[in-house]
Amino acid sequence: MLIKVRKPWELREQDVTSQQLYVNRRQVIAGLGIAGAAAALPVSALAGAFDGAIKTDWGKDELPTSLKDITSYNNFYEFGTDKGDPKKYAHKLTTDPWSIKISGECAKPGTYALEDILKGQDVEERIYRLRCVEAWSMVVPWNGIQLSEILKKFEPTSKAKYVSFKTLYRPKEMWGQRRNFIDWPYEEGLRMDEAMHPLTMAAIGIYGDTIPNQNGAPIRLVVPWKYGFKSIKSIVEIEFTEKEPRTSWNIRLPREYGFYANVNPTVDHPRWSQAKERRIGDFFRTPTKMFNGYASEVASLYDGMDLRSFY
Ligand SMILES: Nc1nc2c(c(=O)[nH]1)N[C@H]1C(S)=C(S)[C@@H](COP(=O)(O)O)O[C@H]1N2
Ligand SMILES: [Mo]
Repeated sequence: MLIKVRKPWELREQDVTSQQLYVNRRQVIAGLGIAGAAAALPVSALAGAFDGAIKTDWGKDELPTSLKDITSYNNFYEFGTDKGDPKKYAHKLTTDPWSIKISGECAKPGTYALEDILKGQDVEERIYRLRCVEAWSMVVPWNGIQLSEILKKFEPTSKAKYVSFKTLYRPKEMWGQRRNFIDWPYEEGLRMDEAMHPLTMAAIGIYGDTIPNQNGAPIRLVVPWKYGFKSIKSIVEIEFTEKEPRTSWNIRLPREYGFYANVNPTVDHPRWSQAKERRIGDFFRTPTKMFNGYASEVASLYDGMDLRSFY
């Protein structure tokens, strides 16, 4: 007999969660009494854009951070450097229409409307840990698409060894860009095998709804085994390159932030320890895991590399 071993990211059959279950969960999130609220509100009033998202096994045993914390404690320096700034100012960002310029080593370069890029893709729910380099963390139920499914549409050539991403530059809506805190626009990059890894995601939703602006609307990267700064928000450019691309934090503080930025509790930041982290909402700190707990999936990507010098 042939028994198919399911990888954690593969879909569970019959696991498109019923609308009712989601409604209940959303009421729990909102702190409403389930019975009372269900009677008072029609299903449609609570239904989110991605309530039908395909559930995956990723993070099924994790306790997600509250929607309130996920959307009010943010790093998005285009809107200011305080954790509360993105929530305060990101509503100014226009996310529709939105297009992404695709360039570099691929057969299908061009500028594509976001709807065309997303057309025909199944939206999944994946619950991932997010570990910021500043030693705090969250657990986020993302809705989105495996990044490889998007990238392969543009047919990267064999010369494409890396892929680089840029955030929107629009200082009229993003007041933080009027200061030279970073050499705008924010840029990030991955090695091609990292970008095509099944864990890497393009997120367009959180908790079953459209992704809030402060979390990187309308589309952002999620690379759960790397420090949060690699997961670039509000993407408008994707370029396939032969050489390792520039990255904003490496340009700003090269001795503190490398290209790889894999979560590693044994390599301290020059100014603080990375051994532990504080999960937002928790009081005590917990030990940080190698590759943020995703070592069995991704460690082999770095075989033969010295993880202390490729920080
Ligand atoms: N464009 C852009 N992307 C960004 C950032 C930013 O300042 N600008 N901050 C990064 C950092 S440091 C982290 S920890 C995560 C935070 O994502 P969250 O606010 O959704 O939790 O976004 C990353 N992506
Ligand atoms: Mo971060």
